[in-house]
Amino acid sequence: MKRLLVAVRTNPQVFADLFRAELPAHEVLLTPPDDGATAYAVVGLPPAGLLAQLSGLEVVLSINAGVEHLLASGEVPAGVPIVRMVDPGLVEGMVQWVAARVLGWHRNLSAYRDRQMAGRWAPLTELLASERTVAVLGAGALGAPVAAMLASFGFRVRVWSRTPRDLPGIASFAGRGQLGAAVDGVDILVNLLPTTAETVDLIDYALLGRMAAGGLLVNGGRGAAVVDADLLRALDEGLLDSAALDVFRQEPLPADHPFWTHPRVFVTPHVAAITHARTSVAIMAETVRRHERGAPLDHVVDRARGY
Ligand code: NDP
Ligand code: OXD
Repeated sequence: MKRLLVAVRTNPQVFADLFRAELPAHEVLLTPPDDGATAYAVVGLPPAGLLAQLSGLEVVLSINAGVEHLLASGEVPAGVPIVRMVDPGLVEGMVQWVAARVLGWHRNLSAYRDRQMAGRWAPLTELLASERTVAVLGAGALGAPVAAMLASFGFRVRVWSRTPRDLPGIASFAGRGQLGAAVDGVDILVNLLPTTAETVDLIDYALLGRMAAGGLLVNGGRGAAVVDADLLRALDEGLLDSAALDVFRQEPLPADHPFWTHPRVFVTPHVAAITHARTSVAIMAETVRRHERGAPLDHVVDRARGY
């Protein structure tokens, strides 16, 4: 009987019960066994040392889409595949969160709330979506459907990725050499990149300065992509109007971080797309079944690329 260790922080018992129902021939554990022998480890942000103490690992199943912490820990043996989370539930969450942030800004909703509080009946200029350009950095499992959603509202949409993408009605830019062109003159910049050596600090003052003045930054990817001090400078100089941030260099966001109180920074606590136990366990159980019948696994992290 193969063992599957559930080492997630939130609702581990719920995950374990769902795995027991999906994989009745497996032994589902909530703590590492004394001998460490476990074929599968289901992890989010595992405590340091947990993966290193396991033996006989065959697959690491990540409940997160982003796996930079697993790669950085160095605890997953070289030959063991790490399968990241790709789940329609995550896509739905991210599409809705980006839609809410982009449409709220595009339709001046927080500006009208400020006017309401001041008792002011004061219409602002209302643009058509087709008069705004959006660039989405990252065109993968999340970035591509987000770009499609934005295009469906009528925005002019560009995506930027490592390799060119063919998405209907969306302009594709690829590679570092085309980053500036992808961002030139956009009103809205959406980040949905993974954290890798190439994406850290990518969104700096110079890149924000390539956007049209007075735009919106939406970061649903990872905090490490944004240079915080550059973002604050761009906001304070009016280069940028607002920033909607779901992810941060340090999470939870430290209590004294200026983002908390900045009037034009909108903080959500890493909830843009959360992993739902029911949908994600069904996906991970299918990965286990595929592995055991020798079928190739989907969404295996490419360690050389870093995502
Ligand atoms: P994917 O791996 O499916 O897509 C990543 C995209 O980024 C791809 O289009 C890839 O290019 C592109 N990319 C990677 N490196 C580079 C680079 N150096 N230059 C240009 N483009 C690059 O990831 P997902 O879409 O599933 O997830 C993206 C990220 O979203 C996750 O890594 C995670 O950090 C974050 N996330 C945040 C959540 C939240 O709640 N806030 C929830 C879930 C995920 P190519 O297409 O060429 O491979
Ligand atoms: C993430 C996730 O990678 O929640 O942020 O899946």
